[in-house]
Amino acid sequence: MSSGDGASSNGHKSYVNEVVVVGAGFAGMYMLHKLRGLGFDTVVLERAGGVGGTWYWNRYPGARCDVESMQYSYSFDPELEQEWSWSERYSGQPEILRYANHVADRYDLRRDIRFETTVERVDWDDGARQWRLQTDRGEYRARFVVMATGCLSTANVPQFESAETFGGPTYHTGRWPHEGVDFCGQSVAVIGTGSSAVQAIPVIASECRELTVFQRTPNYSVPARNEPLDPAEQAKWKANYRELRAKMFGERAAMVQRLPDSEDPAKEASDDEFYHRMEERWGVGGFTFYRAYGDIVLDSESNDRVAEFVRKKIAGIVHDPELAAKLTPHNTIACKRPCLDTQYYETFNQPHVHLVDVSETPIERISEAGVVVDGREYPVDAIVYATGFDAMTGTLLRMNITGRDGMRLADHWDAGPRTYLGLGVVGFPNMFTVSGPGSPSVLTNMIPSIEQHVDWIARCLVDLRKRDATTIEPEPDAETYWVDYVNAIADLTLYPTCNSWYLGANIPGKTRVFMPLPGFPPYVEICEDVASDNYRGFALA
Ligand code: N01
Repeated sequence: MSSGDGASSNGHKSYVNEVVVVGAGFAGMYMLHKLRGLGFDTVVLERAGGVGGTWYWNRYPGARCDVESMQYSYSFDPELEQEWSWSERYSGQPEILRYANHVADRYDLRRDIRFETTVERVDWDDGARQWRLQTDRGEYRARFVVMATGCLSTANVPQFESAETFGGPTYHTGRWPHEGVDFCGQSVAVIGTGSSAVQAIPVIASECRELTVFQRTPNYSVPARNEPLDPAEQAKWKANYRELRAKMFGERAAMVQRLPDSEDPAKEASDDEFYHRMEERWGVGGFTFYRAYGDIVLDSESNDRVAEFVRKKIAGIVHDPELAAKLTPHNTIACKRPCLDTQYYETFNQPHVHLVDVSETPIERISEAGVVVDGREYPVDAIVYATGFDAMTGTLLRMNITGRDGMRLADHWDAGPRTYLGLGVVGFPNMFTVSGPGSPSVLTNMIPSIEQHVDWIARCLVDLRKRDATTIEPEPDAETYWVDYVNAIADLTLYPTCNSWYLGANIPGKTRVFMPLPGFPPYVEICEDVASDNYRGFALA
């Protein structure tokens, strides 16, 4: 239990714990459960009114996970695996949120989660060897802080001129109203064509009178082929979970595909072989499409061959050739986070769905009546911002974190995020980031990645306790080595070739650095090796 031990400077109560975890999504919930089991006095601070993180906030129409349900779940408790049943191949947001709530109930997590508590600043107190977290509900102090704040949790709302004058409601996909939105009879604008928009557009189109999509960059999307989950398939997973989980952990994105990965190069396949292989994977649906060949994100010729396959699909689906051309991307495929859809391109065949290309002439301003592009006003009743997130660093930087000697995280990361293993930062002792920049995180199935980080952090805290050590902090050389390593691996791929949020390119002024690390299994091996080698690269005191 946290102990209230007096008033802090702002008159609020002050609490002391061994560990404060920030965030009660899948990372924070498992961190709490794990640390509690190891006897650490832990409290979780969460700005939302409930658990679930991403799945608490992203309630937009069509919100659905694109990792298959049997794999997008915790593996830490076989009983939990057996008792929970999923209903669809890919779970929708309401079902995932129900699962998160089930986990919170099952392990009695809520008693140690402080909901509706926003962390406003975080300071390392070197004298006390403690972190001090100022929140809107008092001060928390702890020896260790675990940032389980998610990679996509700070909404990006572009600063369009006179946006505040719009007369109707506006929504961001990542902050969707809990009561839902009734678009019936309305004319709606959707700004953006990323994963959220690709899911939301077909559903909003089915509800509203008129839909106008403002597209800056066309996006590649592959059919998800969602369907009710076959009970026999669910039973097969449940009967073989240990073996299948081990297989997942051995995959570069921590998930197994419906068809085996192929490692041969796309550019060398015969036309016939290439066509049949891609067709089969397009038909099966999901990310298996991108595993048809081994070099899709490595070789530009192979990449373009796969991209051209999707371009032809778009031309085949969208009836109006001019519209099809506007919807057709020409950048590197899979360079931005790939999208899976249900009837995305098909939706544009409907007469009440319109596309406005804002690639050359950006949105000029928002007026009282709608969206203005190139002097033309598009009147709408409501605007949906599907404009993404200040990914990976945004939430951490907004918490005003200062480390040793008052160093601001914002200054340390001025030229892009710097971490060791995506787990720790020089000058910020006893601060851990779950799926932080420099770890595979967003390039993987997030739940296994989260479990790997939580297990590593828990093992580390137990080891510190055994050694009577009070602080752990990366060494500068280790951090520099790691930043260079992540960049070197990213430079072997085609990822740096387009303006993705992986690079921070979606946020004006954000330094362009590739933030996640491709390749889950080698990363896990390095983390294990570092821990076993006396936390090589970390200073323990
Ligand atoms: O955000 P995005 P998202 N004017 O950044 C456009 C995860 N996710 O919320 O491409 C006009 O991808 C922007 O245009 P451009 C997943 O990891 C997962 O859709 O920058 N347009 C882009 O089209 C995903 O990648 C799931 O030129 C502007 C869009 O807004 C991540 O979340 C579902 C603009 C933003 O796309 C983020 O996805 C949903 C401007 N000023 C999300 N600013 C699943 O699991 C931005 N845009 C299925």
